[in-house]
Amino acid sequence: MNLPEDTIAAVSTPPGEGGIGIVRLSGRESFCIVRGIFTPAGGMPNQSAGPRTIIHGFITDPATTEKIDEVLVSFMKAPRTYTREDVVEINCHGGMVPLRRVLGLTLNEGARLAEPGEFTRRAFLNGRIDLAQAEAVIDVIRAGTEQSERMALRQLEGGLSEEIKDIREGIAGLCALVEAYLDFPEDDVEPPEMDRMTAAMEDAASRLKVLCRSFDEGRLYREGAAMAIVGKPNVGKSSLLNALVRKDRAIITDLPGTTRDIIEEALNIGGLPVRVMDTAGIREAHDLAEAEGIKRSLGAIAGADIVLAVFDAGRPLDQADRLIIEKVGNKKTISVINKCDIMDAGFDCDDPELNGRSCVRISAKKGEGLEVLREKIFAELISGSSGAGAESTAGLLITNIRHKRLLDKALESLGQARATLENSDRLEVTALFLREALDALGEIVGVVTTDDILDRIFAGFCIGK
Ligand SMILES: Nc1nc2c(ncn2[C@@H]2O[C@H](COP(=O)(O)OP(=O)(O)O)[C@@H](O)[C@H]2O)c(=O)[nH]1
Ligand SMILES: [Mg+2]
Repeated sequence: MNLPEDTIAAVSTPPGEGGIGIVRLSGRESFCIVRGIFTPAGGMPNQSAGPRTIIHGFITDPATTEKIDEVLVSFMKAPRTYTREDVVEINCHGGMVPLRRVLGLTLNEGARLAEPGEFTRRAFLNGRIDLAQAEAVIDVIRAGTEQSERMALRQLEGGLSEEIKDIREGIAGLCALVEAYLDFPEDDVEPPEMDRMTAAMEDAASRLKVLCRSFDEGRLYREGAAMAIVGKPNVGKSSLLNALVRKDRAIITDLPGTTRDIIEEALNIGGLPVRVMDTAGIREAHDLAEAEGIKRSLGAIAGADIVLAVFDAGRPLDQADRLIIEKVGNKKTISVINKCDIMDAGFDCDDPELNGRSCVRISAKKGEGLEVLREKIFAELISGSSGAGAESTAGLLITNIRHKRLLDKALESLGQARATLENSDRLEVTALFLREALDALGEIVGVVTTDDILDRIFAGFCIGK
């Protein structure tokens, strides 16, 4: 991997109208490029100005001397900058036209338009942050809840990296022992003590397992959980969505079959970002649009992390309800008994068909039982991974599938290393597996990486970050 040579520029603020908008440059020419298009209001400060200065003035088109925008320019000298290169940020007025024109001028003066995530990529390539930290940058930006943001920030600060580095050092120590013995068998190098080796491998493996186990939970904080509300028509699915999001989002009527498109809203449940989807009631469709709606409902069940199966307590369970139970299958599901305010004498809350799973009684209309429902949703989503956060080092969670795969790979290699240890005349194979484990862990923090891996990671970033 080559270190970056050229100077990049991009608009770092989102498109649209805002109080300010920022054009950012990074690279060796960035000061020079901006000086070529910038007229300070009070004259350029002298060279002895500190490593970071903010200057008020105008961006001017050098070809026409036309003023383009009134700006504040931050000059930040390498290496203590976001990318470790010279960085300039031009605070323009936050509109599409000034930003586009100012960016255009920087390009005319020799900057190149930055790729998505290229500033952060440079921060990584120049060694300011490692790869897991770089990945956390976009997680902080995209965090759906405070809790998710807190986790991303811990990763950005190097929480995960330290744990990985520590485990890696343990394995590297083992590897060095084995390799020293293999390299100088005739010298006085003692054969590695098997008990100590085994213990060290098991220690590393157990720490990796703790991290792996945290993924089910961590993934939910990073990606959010998908939750589908399903049920036969008119049981109060849309009412439940509205009650959960506390606004009139979905249309509610007494006419069965009102909801056709899937309506999606973002929720925060105990700090977990949850995408809740209201779906079309599942029944024999009466027309084509409804049939398509029902097809999408079934798709939503398939894609959901959790399903709320809603039943109407105002009427006894019927065939249509049983169809829902059947369609939900063995998905993680909560049976929601709605309309408890008008509970029918014939409705049996203890019906074994309902109680195979956790059950909550609510009234979406009156807003009753929703707190209990939220708690149940949280508990169900976290169950199976329960306590993983508490178990791992100070609540460190794996949130990223790339990390999870590499941890799995490291664990597998470590297991193979451990297995070959039984047969000490094959120590070179042990060393090989240990190296594999080291590489997998190295790939998480970017000690081992390729342009290809970096391209894939940073392609998911925004331009200007
Ligand atoms: N009494 C009562 N009526 C409700 C409750 N929830 C929904 N409804 C009524 O049931 C009808 C259908 O509601 P809606 O949310 O559109 O059901 P959906 O077809 O499942 O989306 C509407 O008339 C709602 O006002 C409830 O908790 N209690
Ligand atoms: Mg509806």
